[in-house]
Amino acid sequence: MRCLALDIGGTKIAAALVENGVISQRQQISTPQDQSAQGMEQALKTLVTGYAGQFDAVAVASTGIINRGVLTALNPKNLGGLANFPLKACIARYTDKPIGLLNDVQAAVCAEYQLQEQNQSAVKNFLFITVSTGVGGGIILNGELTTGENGIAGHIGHTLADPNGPMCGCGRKGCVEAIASGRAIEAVSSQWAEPCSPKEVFERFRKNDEKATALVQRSAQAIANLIADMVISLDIQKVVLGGSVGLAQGYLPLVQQYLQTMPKFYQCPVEAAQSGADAGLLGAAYWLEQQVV
Ligand code: ADP
Ligand code: BMX
Ligand code: ZN
Repeated sequence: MRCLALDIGGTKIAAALVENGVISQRQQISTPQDQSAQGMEQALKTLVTGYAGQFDAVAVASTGIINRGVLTALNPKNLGGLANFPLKACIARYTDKPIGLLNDVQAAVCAEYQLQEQNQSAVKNFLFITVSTGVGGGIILNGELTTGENGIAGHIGHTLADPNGPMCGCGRKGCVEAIASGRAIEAVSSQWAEPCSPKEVFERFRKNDEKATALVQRSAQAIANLIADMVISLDIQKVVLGGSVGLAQGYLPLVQQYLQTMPKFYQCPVEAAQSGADAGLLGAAYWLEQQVV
């Protein structure tokens, strides 16, 4: 089956054709930050019609709670205020092919778990954490993706990191996402005397800048604590990190260091996503193929 895969994140939308796990014609655009949904509709129209005649199905990995084809943002601020969007119905206006949708990190975990299985690993409980615009999770339990009845399962970026922490865009105070995500880093670094983007924060961190190091450490520590909470809750055997912050040079070793300071039962191996920034695209296509079989 030849899939048109779409990966809709808070910052970027990636699109590509995926056949037998191989990506071609990949392109990427910025995610519209448009509360009214017109921007999202236009972006999807352009992408889907651009690949017309080249695919048998559309596989969508999207940020937000994906339930019965509708995207509901848990944190609408990650999408410029867009809180609800009829994702499946919108794409169906531009193609008559079957459309399958799931949350972006639920998709990403499928891609990475499949790679683990190929290595004949005995890992049954597996977790993908993306540290990107937000912080999200994809959970495999007993070898199966867990989405929950309403598609909510895995939204671990909205567990508590610090009861006195900043307000999260989801309405709860002190979520992991409000401390560790790219947007959380930006909220601080944009207020500095010499303001900068998260990418630049990491460049300064790698040059041992004190403020940048403290900010990256704060994020990595929240993620290490999140991993410990997940390991002790669900007997997670391996964690894979993704997202532009999660994959930024120097971040993973920091998370591993913090995790190593914890008691043994809270620890587990943490690795970088093998599919890198393509985990969502590959995972959505793989997941849809499994549904069809
Ligand atoms: P999405 O959330 O759309 O999936 P990304 O995984 O690229 O997209 O995450 C976007 C976030 O990562 C933004 O907050 C951005 O500022 C930050 N970011 C992008 N590139 C880098 C980088 N090289 N190092 C650290 N942070 C980055
Ligand atoms: C947020 C939430 C999750 C998503 C995660 C990572 C929204 C719009 N998204 O916690 O559904 O999986 O961010 O998403 O509420 P990304 O956009 O950073 O890739
Ligand atoms: Zn939250």
